[in-house]
Amino acid sequence: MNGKIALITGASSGIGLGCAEVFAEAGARLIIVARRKERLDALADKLRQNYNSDVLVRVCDIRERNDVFALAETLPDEWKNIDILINNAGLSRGLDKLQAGSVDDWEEMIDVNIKGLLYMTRAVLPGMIERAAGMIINIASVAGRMAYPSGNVYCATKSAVRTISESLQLDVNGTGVRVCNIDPGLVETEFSLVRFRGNAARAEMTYRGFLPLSGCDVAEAALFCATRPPYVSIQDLLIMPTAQASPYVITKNN
Ligand code: 8X3
Repeated sequence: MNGKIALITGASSGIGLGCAEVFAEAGARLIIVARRKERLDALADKLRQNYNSDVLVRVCDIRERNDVFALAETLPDEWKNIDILINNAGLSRGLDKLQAGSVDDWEEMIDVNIKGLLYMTRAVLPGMIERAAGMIINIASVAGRMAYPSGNVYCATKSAVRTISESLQLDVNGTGVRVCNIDPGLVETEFSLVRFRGNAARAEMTYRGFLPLSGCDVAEAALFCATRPPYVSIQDLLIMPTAQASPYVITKNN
């Protein structure tokens, strides 16, 4: 990564945090973006201490389009040339049949998972095209490939990310920019705690009885994609725990 600049959204936890660790260890300079400043500051300190990393903290709610564009426009000159954008920020809220779903939850998922990702991509991609180099890594989900009961809007947002990746692939062809879509299966993060609004017992059940992926497992896959030579583009990656064959088939020990 030697000195390459990676901007990571949702860097304060889960896969985003894993990416920050793994890319920092590989020598990237990092712009870490999330809403929770204390967490970002603590992470930046840790990365500086452990890997002597060059880290820039930016607090931003990617639902706020003006903030996203302002973030990109006000980067110091030495941080402007972003090489890798990791669109990781995303969440699920609730696991209810559509007929019982909360419209507010839907809006939040659509705003973060789809619109936030689009804003950030729109803000960063033109620079990459100008420089004829760069990589967009979109963290989608196996849920975007196969809907599961009560997944409705969450699955739809991840399906949208997958389609955006696919379409972007066509739009940037010939520019030198690469697009990589990563679909993880079950990853033990705050994902389920957020989905079940802090119900730790319910969240914990999601990962009980088998070995889920960690944020670092997904991050290492992302790093592999980002470190291929420029003529190699890994467009699409499905990464699952071995115990999980699909959203429906998981071998659990209890
Ligand atoms: C997270 C994976 O299967 O819980 O996107 O939706 S799943």
